[in-house]
Amino acid sequence: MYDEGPDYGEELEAPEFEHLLLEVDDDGIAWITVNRPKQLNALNLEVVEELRDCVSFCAEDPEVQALVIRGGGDKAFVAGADIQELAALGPLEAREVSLNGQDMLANVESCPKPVIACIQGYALGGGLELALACHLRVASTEARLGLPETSLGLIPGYGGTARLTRIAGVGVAREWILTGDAYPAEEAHRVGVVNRVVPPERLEDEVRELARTIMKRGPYAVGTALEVLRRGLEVGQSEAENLEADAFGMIFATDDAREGTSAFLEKRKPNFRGS
Ligand code: DAK
Repeated sequence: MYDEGPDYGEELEAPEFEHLLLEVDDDGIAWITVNRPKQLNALNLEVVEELRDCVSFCAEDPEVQALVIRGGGDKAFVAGADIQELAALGPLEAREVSLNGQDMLANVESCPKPVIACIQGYALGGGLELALACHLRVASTEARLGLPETSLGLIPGYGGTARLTRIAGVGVAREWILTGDAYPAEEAHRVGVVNRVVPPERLEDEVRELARTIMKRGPYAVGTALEVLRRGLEVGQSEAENLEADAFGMIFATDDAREGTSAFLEKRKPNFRGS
C-alpha cells in the first residue's frame, strides 16, 4: 500500500524548532514535546507549522519507529488553539488557520508509524483534536479532556466533530461538544476517548511500553493496518473490506510477511526489516 519502505542507509538531519523539542531515544521513539508551558502549550500558527514539519521529518527518518506527542510542563498536554491569536482573526485568516491545522492533523493521522498522544494534563479544544488525530491516546489520571469551543462561541475547527464521533460515537460527541465541559481521564477512558489511563508517575513508562510492543510487530504491517483503518473509515463497509483484501494481498509480497510466518514455524523471534 506504500510505495517505498524506509531506506535504512539514509541519515536525515532534524530541522530546528522554536516551540517543539524533539528527542529520538535509543529505542527509535521520537518524543515530540509542544513546549510553551506558560501558555499551557496552546497551538499558535507557528506551533502548527512546526508540528507538521516535525511529524513529516519523523515519518521519513529511518531512525524513528514510533512517535509520541506530549506537552511541556506538568499542567497541560495542549490547552487548545491560542485564544489570543484566534481573537484577532478575520474570516479569511480563520479559513487559512483551519486549512493549516487540518493539513497538520492529516499529516499526524496518515503517518505510517504509530503516533501516541501522551496526555498528562489539560487536552482541550484544538489540543484534544490533536490527540484525536493521534493513533492512540494514553492519559494520566490527572488529565482533563474536552471540547470547550462552544463556551467561546465557536465550534471545533480541527476535525473534532468528525473524529470524536468516529472514536466515541455521536452520543458522546454531542454531549462533549454541546456542554463544552472538561471530563476527567477516567470518564474519557470509559467512553473510549482514551485507550489507557495510568497514574501520572506511570505515564511515560506506559507510553514507552505501548510503543515498544507495537515496534516489535512488522513495521510494514503496522503502517498498512494504520492506512487501511484510516481509509476504511471514509467508505462503506463493503469498500472497506475490499481495501482490506487488497492490502492483505499486497502484504504477502513483503519480506516481513515471509519472515514473520517463517519465524513462527521455526520457533524463533522475527527479524523484521520493514519491507
Ligand atoms: N490560548 C492561549 N493562552 C492560554 C490558553 C489558550 N488556549 N489556555 C491557557 N492559556 C494561558 C492563560 O491565558 C494563562 O496566561 P497568563 O494569564 O499567565 O499570561 C496561562 O495560560 C495559564 O492559564 P490559567 O491561568 O488560565 O490556568 P488555570 O489553571 O487557572 O486554568 C485552564 C487552566 C486550561 C482551565 C484555562 O487556562 C482555560 O480554560 N484555558 C482555555 C481552554 C480553552 O478554552 N481551550 C479551547 C480553546 S478554543 C479553528 C480551529 C481550531 C479551533 C478554533 C478555530 N479554525 C479552523 C479557525 C480551536 C479552538 C480552540 O481550541
